[in-house]
Amino acid sequence: MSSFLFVTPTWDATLWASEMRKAMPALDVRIWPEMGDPSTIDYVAAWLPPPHVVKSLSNLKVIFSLGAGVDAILSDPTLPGEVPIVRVNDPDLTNRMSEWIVLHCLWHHRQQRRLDAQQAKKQWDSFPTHAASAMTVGVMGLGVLGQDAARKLAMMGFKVVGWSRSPKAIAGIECYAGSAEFDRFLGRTDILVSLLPATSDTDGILNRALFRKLSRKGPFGAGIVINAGRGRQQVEDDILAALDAGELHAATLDVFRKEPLPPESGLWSHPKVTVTPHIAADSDPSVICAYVAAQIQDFERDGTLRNLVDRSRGY
Ligand code: NDP
Ligand code: OXD
Repeated sequence: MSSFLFVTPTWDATLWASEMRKAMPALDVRIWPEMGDPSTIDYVAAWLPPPHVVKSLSNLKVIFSLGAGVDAILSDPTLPGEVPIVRVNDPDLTNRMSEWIVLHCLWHHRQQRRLDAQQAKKQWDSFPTHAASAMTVGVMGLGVLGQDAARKLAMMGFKVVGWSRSPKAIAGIECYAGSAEFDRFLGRTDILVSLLPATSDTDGILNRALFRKLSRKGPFGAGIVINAGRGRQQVEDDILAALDAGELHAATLDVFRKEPLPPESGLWSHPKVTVTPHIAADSDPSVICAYVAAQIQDFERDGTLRNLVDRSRGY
């Protein structure tokens, strides 16, 4: 019988363990720190594992990231270098993310904040609106999540451009790649969506100098920023300053440098900022456990693993 360990010091994995047992009844599922003999563990699923815990599993075969993003795994400096890391790539999570991205693009495009304020004052005030085709959404990160969101935004009628590290060809999406094409991508963009992973290259990328490069030709005269990638990508004081200076029109943020977002953050109460609590694409334990179980079954049958992390790229 194979053994499986959850290491999730920031949340209670009891429900996850029970879903894992349902998905794979033959598996011996344990929850750290009650892990028994570390040398008997074959698989670990983790989020922010404390240093030395994964390293202590001397016969480990696979590390499963409990997120699509792997920064919460790679942050462990003692992670064993030779064990493969598998990340989440599941249609349930992808669909949830695209719902959130489309919702917030439409929310800004259809000026819902203004309408809510009018309703609060019982004010009937119709104003000119525009078609989605008047706005260009620029999606940073054309991976699993970025490509799905880009396609769904295009279906809604937005013009969509995208940016990634390596060149892409996606029907209906104008694609830009690498630092050489970054400014051209930004200059096309009215609504900037980040679905980038957290890496040393993307740290602080959403800063004031970038905001100044966004298109000002859209209906609102300044860019809108939507970040569901990771909080490390955004310079939060720059977002506030750019909004106050009119260099940005609005922002929706799901991820933050510090989570939970501290009560003293100016983002909470800024009239042009929408905050959601890292919920853009929530992970459903039953879905993720079924995905992990399917990976283990394939691995035990013929050694196949899908959605492996490239440690040298950091995602
Ligand atoms: P993928 O690995 O599939 O895609 C990442 C994309 O980012 C790729 O297109 C990649 O380019 C691009 N990229 C990476 N580094 C750079 C760079 N330096 N310059 C330009 N492009 C770059 O990841 P996913 O789409 O599955 O997920 C993206 C991120 O979304 C996760 O890492 C996580 O941080 C975040 N996330 C947030 C959630 C939430 O609820 N807020 C939920 C799930 C994920 P290339 O294609 O060339 O490799
Ligand atoms: C993820 C997340 O990376 O939930 O999956 O942020």
